[in-house]
Amino acid sequence: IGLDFPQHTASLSSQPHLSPPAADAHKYRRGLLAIVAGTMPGAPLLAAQAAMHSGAGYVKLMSAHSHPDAPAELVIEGGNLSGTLADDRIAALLIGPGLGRTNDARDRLSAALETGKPCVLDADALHLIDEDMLEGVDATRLIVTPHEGELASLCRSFGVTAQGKLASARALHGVTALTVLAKGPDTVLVGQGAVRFFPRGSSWLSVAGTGDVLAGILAARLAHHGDPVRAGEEAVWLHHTAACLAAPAFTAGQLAAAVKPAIARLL
Ligand code: NPW
Ligand code: AMP
Ligand code: MG
Repeated sequence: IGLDFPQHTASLSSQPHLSPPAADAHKYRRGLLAIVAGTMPGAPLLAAQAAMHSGAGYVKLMSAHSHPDAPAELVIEGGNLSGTLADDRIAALLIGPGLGRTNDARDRLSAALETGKPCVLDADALHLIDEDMLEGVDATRLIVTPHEGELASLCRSFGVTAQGKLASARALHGVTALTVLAKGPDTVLVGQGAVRFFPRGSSWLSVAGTGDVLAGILAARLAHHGDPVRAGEEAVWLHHTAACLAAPAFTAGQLAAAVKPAIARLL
């Protein structure tokens, strides 16, 4: 434990334990994850790849675009987003990676929130979300995954003036009821009844697309059991373990593939 560990305000996260699928599992019971894509195809594909290696039973990409590089296991659904999101079997959603910040992106985010399902909000979604969009939404089912710049943007949007990552995450959770996973060299997770601290992640993670991979892992775990805090802990450990296994230098795609052996370490 480093000297910077805020012992009086957060508890150090201990490695979670994952279980193999139940004997009566099938693809829907293991969790159907819908990833809502936008303008940039690479980021949601990285998230989908990570989710598929993280124990999701079924991953669908809600995208109007063609994705020639998509893996065969990924189901791509175009068409009307509200219509495709009406599937009762969808257990959780991920929106933000590659979403863009246009009016269309805002509409897609509103449609995702209107489902009332557990949802991971990352990347561009963190620049679009505001008090009006959360009106009438059960924010306890949502988890946001900001890096430093996105955390500052969220704090501006929700009138939070606290200084520092831990205080900002706590205040943001207090004001919104969102579960907050504030990323970086140290990661802080603040949700209902929980403040967790993950010191010193692998610095090899400082490369494009690793946040999209984290979002995919997190969304797969959320689709599995619906608990944002538990999913957050599992995701940070899986992401870090995958980074240690894939290090030294790796691409985000290689990191996503390393989630599979990381799962084995947490069983
Ligand atoms: P500065 O330097 O502080 O002035 P964004 P993004 C600031 C997609 N991606 N880490 C910093 O400004 C994402 O999913 C697609 C990083 C920076 O210039 C999004 O949809 C990929 N930035 C979209 O791109 C792989 C930090 O924020 C500014 C920071 C934009 O996401 C890459 C921009 O940050 C990417 O994931 C920090 N810790 N702290 C793909 N393969 O398709 C402050 N900043 O707008 O969040 O940009 O992360 O590239
Ligand atoms: P993003 O900025 O959304 O692409 O996310 C980057 C991911 O890499 C997050 O999970 C960060 O926690 C992690 N990360 C980035 N830089 C570092 C670093 N220097 N040390 C540890 N983890 C990092
Ligand atoms: Mg990101």
